[in-house]
Amino acid sequence: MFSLPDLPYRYDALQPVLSETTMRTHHDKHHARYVNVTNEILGGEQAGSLEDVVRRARAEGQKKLADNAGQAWNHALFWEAMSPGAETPQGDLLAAIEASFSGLDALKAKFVAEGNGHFGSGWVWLITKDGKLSVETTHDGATALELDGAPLLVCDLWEHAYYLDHKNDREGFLKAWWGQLANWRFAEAQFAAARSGGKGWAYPAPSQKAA
Ligand code: MN3
Repeated sequence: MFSLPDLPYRYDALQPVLSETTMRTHHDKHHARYVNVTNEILGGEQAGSLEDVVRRARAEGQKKLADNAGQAWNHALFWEAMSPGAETPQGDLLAAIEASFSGLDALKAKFVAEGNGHFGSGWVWLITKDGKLSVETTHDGATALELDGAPLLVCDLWEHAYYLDHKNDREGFLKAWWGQLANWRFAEAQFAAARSGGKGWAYPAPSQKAA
């Protein structure tokens, strides 16, 4: 059984960009449902890590499992990729941003444009591979596990992520998210792990007991 990870901060910690109401609904209803449906489909089988489940389900064409397990994984990473209070990248990651994008402002513009331009539901990612950085998007429940590289940051583009607080203004949400919520300490740790061949962030391991 996979469990729903707690938020790494209070429900009201990300205000005013994301309200307590949005966070309670998003975590306790949307994310919880993806985890529950994943467990229902698996039916108590010992499935290995959630990363294994996502990759195997996608490879085998089990779309419902791949999408729900993928969304369980995406949201857990999304919570970690946010923190209260504006931060900026430092050190090796900042140097990589300057090398790959000619600076932080250009990266922000690219991230916001890609996220705003993504048609329908999905996710916008900052990805690293071989020390280089790129901005990618995935549709619906597709994850960074299906991209060629490791995720440093991710923002949810589904309307449930921002509609209560920003209505249809996805661009405004993305700009506020980037400026006030992006967790650069997490991104730096992910970047260091990727460069050293380490594992980086992983979804909490399943418990052995059936719930
Ligand atoms: Mn969501």
